[in-house]
Amino acid sequence: MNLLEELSLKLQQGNTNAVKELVQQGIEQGLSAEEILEKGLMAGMDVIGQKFKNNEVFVPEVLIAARAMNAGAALLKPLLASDGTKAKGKVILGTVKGDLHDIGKNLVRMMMEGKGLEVIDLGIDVPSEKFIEAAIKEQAQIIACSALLTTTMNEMQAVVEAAEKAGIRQKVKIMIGGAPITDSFRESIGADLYEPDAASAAETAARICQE
Ligand code: B1M
Repeated sequence: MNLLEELSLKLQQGNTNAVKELVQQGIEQGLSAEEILEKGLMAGMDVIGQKFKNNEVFVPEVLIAARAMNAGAALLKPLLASDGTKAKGKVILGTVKGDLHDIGKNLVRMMMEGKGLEVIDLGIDVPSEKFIEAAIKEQAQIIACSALLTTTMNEMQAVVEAAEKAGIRQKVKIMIGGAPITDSFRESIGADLYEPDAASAAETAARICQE
């Protein structure tokens, strides 16, 4: 078993210490942060996702794996998206109301910060009005919303409508993402941007803030 396979396995077992050690070893062996993230950490999380779906593992196991994932990803933070580009701009980020998933959102934050953007992370279960209040207070260029559940993705439409109601729709771009989100969904709710992964979200946000 190679290092990345072992990393995936330890993540599935929720072994945070082993995950941290293997990520560190991967870095020392010269593997890229993206490779460690995708072929080690995210690969392990995918297996957990499948088992969760099939009722082979339950919420506690998934939470322990999520904790290991966050610990491993934190070690990669300084290396991710550090291509020297330094954008200036502010992004309000959060997982929408009713949704507690934050691993993808945290990756988006890491990648955006790696691009030099200031990210105000409102956390999970964020109601639409909180996104708008923060965008006004911080004079942010982008509101970035994450959702992982088909039952919460419609909250993104509430964010678009709240921005219109508050009169800031022309001043702020609304970016959406998360596993169930597609570009046609974006179009249907009138959001501005959809990105399928954290790295593309950061690249697009940096470009928008420089325009
Ligand atoms: Co949940 N869960 N979960 N869960 N969970 C899913 C999403 C699910 C697909 C599992 C399944 O059935 N196969 C399913 C949703 C089904 C659906 O809606 N159709 C599901 C369910 C049903 C539930 C509960 C309802 C289960 C229950 O209680 N019965 C419950 C809901 C709680 C709630 O939110 N109200 C629940 C709970 C949980 C835990 C708390 C146990 C835990 C979350 C822990 C945490 O986040 N701190 C959890 C987890 C971990 C998952 C899975 C296994 C993994 C999600 C994840 O972190 N993936 C997930 C199955 C799966 O996705 N395979 C599942 C890794 C992460 C890096 O990917 O977040 O997709 P992701 O982020 C990606 C992209 O989507 C993108 O960038 C990242 C990659 O670079 N991205 C953006 C994300 N946000 C973006 C924003 C952008 C741009 C890109 O711009 C703004």
